[in-house]
Amino acid sequence: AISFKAFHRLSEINAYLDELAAAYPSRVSVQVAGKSYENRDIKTITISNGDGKSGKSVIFLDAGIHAREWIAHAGALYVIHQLVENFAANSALLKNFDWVILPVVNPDGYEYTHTSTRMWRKTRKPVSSSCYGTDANRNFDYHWGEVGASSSSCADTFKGETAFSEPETQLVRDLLLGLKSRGKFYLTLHSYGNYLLYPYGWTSSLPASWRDIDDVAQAGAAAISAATGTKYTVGSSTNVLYAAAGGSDDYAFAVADFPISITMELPAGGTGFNPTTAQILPYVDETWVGIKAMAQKVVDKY
Ligand code: 0X9
Ligand code: ZN
Repeated sequence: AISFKAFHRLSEINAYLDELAAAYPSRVSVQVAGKSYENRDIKTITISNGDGKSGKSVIFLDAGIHAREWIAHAGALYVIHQLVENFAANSALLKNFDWVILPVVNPDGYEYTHTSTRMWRKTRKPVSSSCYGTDANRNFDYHWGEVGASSSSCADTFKGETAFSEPETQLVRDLLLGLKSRGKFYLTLHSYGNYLLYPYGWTSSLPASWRDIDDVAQAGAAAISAATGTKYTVGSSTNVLYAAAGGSDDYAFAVADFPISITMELPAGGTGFNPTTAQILPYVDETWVGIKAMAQKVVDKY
């Protein structure tokens, strides 16, 4: 088991995934999808209903692209907890869909926020003699570097020396492309600000299918509002937040052909990226209400 009364180190998170795979072998498997720059395991957990059917459609969820956004990692763990340990209540979401969840995209950055610099955002690969790290959410190869991304290696939004310069973004790319055609819903958890964002992040133009994505996101926002009163802002990244190219959401949608692709910015908590430990459970529980509503829409339609 894992508690939602504390934030957890990478070793505890990875141990929880392995514990679930051991306890629920018919419904859960854990993969080492690859290694971070500093050689940490990056694990995915695949959750099914155990009916043995392969090739189902997939909901892919990740978190922790940005190191300091701790409530996002906790949110992904709570989704895992619900789908696996509260399976009976959530089995409709697993009938015709498998879920693949990657709770810590950027483990080097995440550990660094625990051991050294709480507000670290980027990966940890050295770039220049004095600066480290690339913004993984500016490093995907779709209109890479065109807007809202820095060319300075010291900046928090450094786009990287090349698109996909980071092993962590290469890994997400390969997972997404591997799910091409099966992948229906890409959801990436960030914080903060209570937004449900969809393509595009690189232009104020909307994709032709934007209403389909808006439907899903609005269902999430409505469910959260009904449950707790918390308001989420729904719209395209560029139009409701800011233009920033090279994000994983645009890539999943435009290159890996996920028809629904959403970035969810969880609530802040008193001090922005640093909710109190007492806020974790209410926040992730509320987030799950929204994710469930969005997933239900996707499962009904795709
Ligand atoms: O700037 C980002 O990467 C995200 N916000 S955050 O505060 N978590 O850093 C928003 C990303 C929205 N998607 C794209 N711009 N593609
Ligand atoms: Zn973020």
